[in-house]
Amino acid sequence: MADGKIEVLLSGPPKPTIVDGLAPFTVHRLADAKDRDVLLQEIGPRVRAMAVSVSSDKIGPELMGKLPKLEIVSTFAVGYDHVDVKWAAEHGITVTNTPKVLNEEVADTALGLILCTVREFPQAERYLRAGKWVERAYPLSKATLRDRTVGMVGMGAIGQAIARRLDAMRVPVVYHSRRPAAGVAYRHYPNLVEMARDVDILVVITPGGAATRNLINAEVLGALGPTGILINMARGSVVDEPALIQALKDKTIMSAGLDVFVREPEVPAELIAMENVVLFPHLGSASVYTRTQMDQLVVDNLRSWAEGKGPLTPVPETPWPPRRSA
Ligand code: 8YV
Repeated sequence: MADGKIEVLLSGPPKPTIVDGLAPFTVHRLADAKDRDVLLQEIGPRVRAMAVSVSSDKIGPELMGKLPKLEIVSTFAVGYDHVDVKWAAEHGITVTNTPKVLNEEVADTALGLILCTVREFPQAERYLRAGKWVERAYPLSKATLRDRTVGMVGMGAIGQAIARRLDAMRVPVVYHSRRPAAGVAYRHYPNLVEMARDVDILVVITPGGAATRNLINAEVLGALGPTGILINMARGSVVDEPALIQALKDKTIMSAGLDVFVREPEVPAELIAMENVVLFPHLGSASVYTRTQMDQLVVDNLRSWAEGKGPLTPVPETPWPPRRSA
């Protein structure tokens, strides 16, 4: 536009915190476009920044490639497997995410999911609502946290927040990651199958994307064994979903607690039909408080960049200032 404001393309819903926070910019809403191609043809050459308000929107070369002046993509969510960061890095585009502000919320949810799965709280609640308690007490849960070791798959900031909570509950924690995490005293297993053999619960909290696709496969589930429980707080892609369904059917493992799925919001009917699983609709960070902080960080990254101070939380693949290699 001729008003001299930086032009920003917004992908995803117009959340109030993001729309209000982007007032210093001229914002074009991709979601409102009658014809995306027409809009992109018109504004594409002038757009210098993108705000992405939902992590289910895929941001790849087919979109970024239509924005030749694009310098920064500020996305909602700590996980950024929905953005092609390799392509962005090659084209000198900085990608920012929303780390830290959601750590404690996601760790709380992980604890909730662990407790629900181990102690069957949702099943017991359904039992009461079905009027069955008056007939007979709900059966004792076969599992407890009292005799279990947790193996964390991933020990980043959220993993550490989960481990801290387990420490307080006196549950032993070990972890697997490609490299030992700095400043962490828990035992590190370089080999995931070995760790799965030694623990009773696997808690998956590692980034999604190609590097971790199907990391939790039939071999890992077999090693976890018939009293084992799988908790996935990461991305559906990290778990081989058909292998998990098979392992639950065969009782290769005891149960699973899942906050994430391969094709969200679709959840395999086979999982929904199972009693020995607890299923959450991807709500790790989903409180008004935390989501507002995440939305605000989407805004703050763009405002800091526009003021010449650099973005606040660039992802490691696209450090600031950018290096254009393509
Ligand atoms: C979001 C998340 O809930 O930040 C992430 O990476 O997975 C969650 O906080 C998710 O992006 C919702 O779409």
